[in-house]
Amino acid sequence: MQIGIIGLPNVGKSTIFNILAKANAEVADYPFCTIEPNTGILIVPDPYLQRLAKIHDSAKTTPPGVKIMDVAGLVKGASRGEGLGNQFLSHIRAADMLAHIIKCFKSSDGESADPSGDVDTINTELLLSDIEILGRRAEKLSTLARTGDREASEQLDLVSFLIKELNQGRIPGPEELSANMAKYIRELDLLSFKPVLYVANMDDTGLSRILHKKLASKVGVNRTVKVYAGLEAELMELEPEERAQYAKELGIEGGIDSFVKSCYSLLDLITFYTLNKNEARAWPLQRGKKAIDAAEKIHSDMAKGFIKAEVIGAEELLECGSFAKARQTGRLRLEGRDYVVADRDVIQVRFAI
Ligand SMILES: Nc1nc2c(ncn2[C@@H]2O[C@H](COP(=O)(O)OP(=O)(O)OP(=O)(O)O)[C@@H](O)[C@H]2O)c(=O)[nH]1
Ligand SMILES: [Mg+2]
Repeated sequence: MQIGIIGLPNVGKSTIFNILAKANAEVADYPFCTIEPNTGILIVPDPYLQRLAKIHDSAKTTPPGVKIMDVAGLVKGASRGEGLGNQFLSHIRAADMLAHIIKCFKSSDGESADPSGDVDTINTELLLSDIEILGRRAEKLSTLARTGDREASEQLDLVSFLIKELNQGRIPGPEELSANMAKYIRELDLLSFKPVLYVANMDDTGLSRILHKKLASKVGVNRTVKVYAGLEAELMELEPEERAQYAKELGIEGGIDSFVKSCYSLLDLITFYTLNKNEARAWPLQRGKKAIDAAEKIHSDMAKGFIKAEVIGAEELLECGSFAKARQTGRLRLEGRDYVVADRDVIQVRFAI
């Protein structure tokens, strides 16, 4: 699972990336500061992990992490080679969702922000980049179709339909797509179809609040989160307790947390746990995946030799206080490979090598 950060140049993408991935990517007050992509791991705060770690007195805890990537800014006309062009978009084609950063503050050069226009600019460039990719695929398919390849000519129809829709600025929803089209969209990693979280990069001014409202009315308030990247970056220098206190005083607490939560839900991820003496670990897993998939994630040997999984909800295990007590009271369940993992399950895989 991977998150791609996109947006216009100089809107705070790398500042946000640094906060999220606790990284040190270059940040500067000029456009195209980022050229090569920055990659890191977004650590997802977990409400149970510390308490679960006490069950076996685990030596360390590992919270869930999701890959995150920060790329160069995209400008109007990028598809025609403006700015850095759009070649670098290939880096985020592997992303499972996009975090689109929108400037909702007045920058040091006094340039005002236009959230609604910025959303359109970026979305148009993503659309044009997808059309270009589909166009290249159509060319290949039509060569094959001319040789009498039936499958190629059927595929050409699908690709032509997508090109026609995107050219009209229409992005068909999942319910309008045939299984084959959905397969194509995945295969070609089309950006316009990826889930997007619109991230308002704010400061503590009234203007910023007005700009956020404009963004929310453009894309829908539940598709936006507010992040105070500039202020958060300054607070990063402080000790955690002091940081929390200042964040509260500034009224900016929870911004990063709500960003992380929104990403987790947009990616449709749940969390499961494994506990032993060495490590208490929280793992992200796609909703709907089974015990065998969880085992594969932990170690491929566990999946190969999978026998059963012992499962209990985190809350229930904490109530019991130990696995022994959970087993005695019949609350530790034995599940097979096809058991659909629930959010907050604690799992012990029994396997044979
Ligand atoms: N006032 C204010 N300035 C910010 C905020 N976030 C970032 N900045 C400043 O904006 C400038 C650009 O930040 P970057 O994080 O480098 O922006 P970017 O989007 O990665 O830029 P490129 O890589 O050049 O596209 C820097 O000077 C930051 O300090 C914010 O929330 N408020
Ligand atoms: Mg940058």
